[in-house]
Formats: sequence, structure tokens, C-alpha cells
Amino acid sequence: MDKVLVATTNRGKLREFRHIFSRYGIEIISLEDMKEKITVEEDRETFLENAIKKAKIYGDFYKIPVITEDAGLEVEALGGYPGVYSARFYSIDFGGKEEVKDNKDVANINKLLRLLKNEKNRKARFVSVVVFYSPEISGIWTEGYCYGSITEKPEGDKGFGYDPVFIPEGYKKTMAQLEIDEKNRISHRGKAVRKLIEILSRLSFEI
Ligand code: ITT
Repeated sequence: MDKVLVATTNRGKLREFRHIFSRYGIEIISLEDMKEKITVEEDRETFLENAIKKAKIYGDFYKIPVITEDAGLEVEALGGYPGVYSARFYSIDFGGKEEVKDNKDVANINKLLRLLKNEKNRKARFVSVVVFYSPEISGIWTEGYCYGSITEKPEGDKGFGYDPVFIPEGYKKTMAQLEIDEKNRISHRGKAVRKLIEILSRLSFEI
């Protein structure tokens, strides 16, 4: 296998995927490299179902091996929300809608901090479910978790999404204050992708 399409529309994710795969000499192509564009709606109820849906549609359309991911933040005091709704949390009815003033990530964070105001239990975890799908061969999925807690206010400008309000267990900094290689070492995505690479290499996918 010479190339893998990492089929994500999220630039922050793509940057992290490229960084992880660079150690293994695997060439990553992105949706921006594809001439014909398609969009896939994430309308399933679990991370795994969304990631499989994306992998099947992109893989069958472009006819090359693809990697997709569905990821999100699960907050204990919110019964696991935002979960699969993490990317569009600001817009869903749960907890009331949040106006988008700057960008969606800021609106998501504002809503999260509003719902957790005066809440003592700030435990949360990031979840990543990664799917590898080769139209000619088969599919594999892995998952990774990163446990931590939600801060009272955003700190840091690295990373993306909820990183400015998430402190990983054992750290005093938010995920948005960590360099990319440190984030990848401990993150849900780093763990899921490294598991995937291990399985693919055991199956002799020349990865
Ligand atoms: P694709 O589906 O195209 O890959 P997306 O942004 O829609 O891009 P997801 O559906 O997986 O991706 O949504 C993930 C959301 O969860 C993302 O938009 C962030 O708000 C949040 N998220 C996931 N991983 C994160 C991380 O490492 N740091 C901070 N927030 C993260």
C-alpha cells in the first residue's frame, strides 16, 4: 500500500494524523487532493457507526484505502454529552443553542462552560474511533481514550476544538498548551492510530 487517504474535513485532525504517520514513512493524501468532491453526513448514533459510514462511502467512491475517524468529548456530569454531537454541540437542543460569534469551536466551548457552571464534577474524556477500510481487502477499527477534566476557562492556542478547556490527567496544562508531539503521545487519536498501525503491520499490509 503506497498511499492512504485520510478522509477528514477537519484541518486540526489532519495535521495530527500527518504528524503521527510521518514516523512510519506512510504517505497521507487528504480530501483536498481529490478532484471530485463528495460530502458525507454524520448522522449515526455512535462514533463507530459514523466512522464506518464515512470510510465505506469515501473508500468506495475514490477506490483507494482510506482512514476515517469519528471523535468527540464525553463529559460525565452531562451524561456523556456532547459525545457524537461534539462538532455541532452549539446547535443542538440539549442544553439550549449557542450563538456562533467567532467560530464553531468557540461556540461549543462557551456552551460547555455554561452548562458546567457551578458543577463540581468536571471529569471528561476524549474518544477517538478510527477506521481503516480498503475496498479490495477489508476493514479494521480501533479506539483510543484520553481522560481528564474540564477547566473553568479556556487556556492555550494550539490544537483545535475543545483542547483549550481540557486538562489531561496528570497534567497542569490544557491540551491546547501542549506541543503537537506531546498531544499525540497521550491523545485519544494518537492511541487509536498507533493501535491501527500495529494491527496493519501484523497483517503484513506493508505499513
Ligand atoms: P471529520 O468528520 O470530517 O473528520 P469533524 O470535525 O466533523 O471532521 P468529528 O465528527 O470527529 O470531526 O467531530 C469531532 C469534534 O470533536 C471536533 O470538531 C472537535 O470539536 C471535537 N474533538 C475531537 N477530537 C478533538 C481533539 O483532539 N481536541 C479537541 N477537540 C476534539
